[in-house]
Amino acid sequence: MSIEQEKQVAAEAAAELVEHGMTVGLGTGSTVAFLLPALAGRSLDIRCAATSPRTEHAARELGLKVEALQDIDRFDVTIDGADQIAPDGWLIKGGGAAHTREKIIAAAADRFIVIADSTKPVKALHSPVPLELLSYGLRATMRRIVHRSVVIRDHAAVRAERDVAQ
Ligand code: A5P
Repeated sequence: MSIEQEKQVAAEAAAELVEHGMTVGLGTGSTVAFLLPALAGRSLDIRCAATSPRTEHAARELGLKVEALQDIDRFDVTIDGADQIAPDGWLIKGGGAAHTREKIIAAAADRFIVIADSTKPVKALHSPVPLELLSYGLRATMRRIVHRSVVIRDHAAVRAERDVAQ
């Protein structure tokens, strides 16, 4: 089975766990991309919130009811991907850049389901660890990580860093 097929199988299995009337947190990434059509195909009456504009747009296009996170205070289930999965259940996430939203939506869920292919389980979590740099407190954050190997890939963060430095 290919990696893409593994993602699809995991996503479809997770979609089967969703029931009528549930509030559902939708994650972000290439595995969640398989979840959205599987979920939409079940034609359930569910309320969703998304961890990224990308997921929100794709879910709406498929006919899923996506609401603002402000309108949902808890989720029956949140389904999301992961970058690494340790044997004890700890994850590294954020490679899809949905950091803050995905933590909030995961924390608000009664059940958090991780969908992933066979490249994701690891013996121990390791670098790289994706970070989100908020402009609020950026100087203090940078001070904490300045001695580590940090690759800044997001232009907004780079701009904010320059603003702080001026
Ligand atoms: C989103 O920020 C991430 O946490 C993703 O869930 C994670 O990177 C897994 O993405 P893939 O399903 O694309 O591997």
